[in-house]
Amino acid sequence: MAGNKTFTMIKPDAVKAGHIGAILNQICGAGFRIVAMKYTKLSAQKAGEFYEVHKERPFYGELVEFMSSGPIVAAVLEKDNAIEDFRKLIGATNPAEAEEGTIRARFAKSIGENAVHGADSDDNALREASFHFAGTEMF
Ligand code: FUP
Repeated sequence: MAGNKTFTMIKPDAVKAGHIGAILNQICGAGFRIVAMKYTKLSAQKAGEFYEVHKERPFYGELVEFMSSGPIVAAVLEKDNAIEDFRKLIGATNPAEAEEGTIRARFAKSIGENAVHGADSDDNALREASFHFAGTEMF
């Protein structure tokens, strides 16, 4: 999937606030095609595994607690230059620094509860997509 696919999650804060429809509308309006999608909930153990790379960071515990606090939408998306274009669409990790009109500027509350995830490399997109979806669930 190198080059043209990315992985995203609509996080528990944005789901709770009723923003699933608006966020998917913005993603599809920006030219991304949905390859796989599910409404699901991470256990604390699964959230811990997903964010394993941040294990030593001071916010890891809170991040795991937050990401397992309610349902999420996980999806694989396709577009030319997907990783970079999607990171641009969602904006900076801290919504206070996110460019106007980006998904995080519109919908995120804080750096910890920042509405959406976007993979930051082809390798991570592949790892994260396989974490949530079987090959038979991607079209
Ligand atoms: P991003 O790639 O933009 O999602 O950002 P990071 O990979 O740096 O961080 C992953 C998640 O950790 C963020 F979405 C939220 C959380 N985080 C914090 O809670 N505090 C921080 O200072 C940095 C990240």
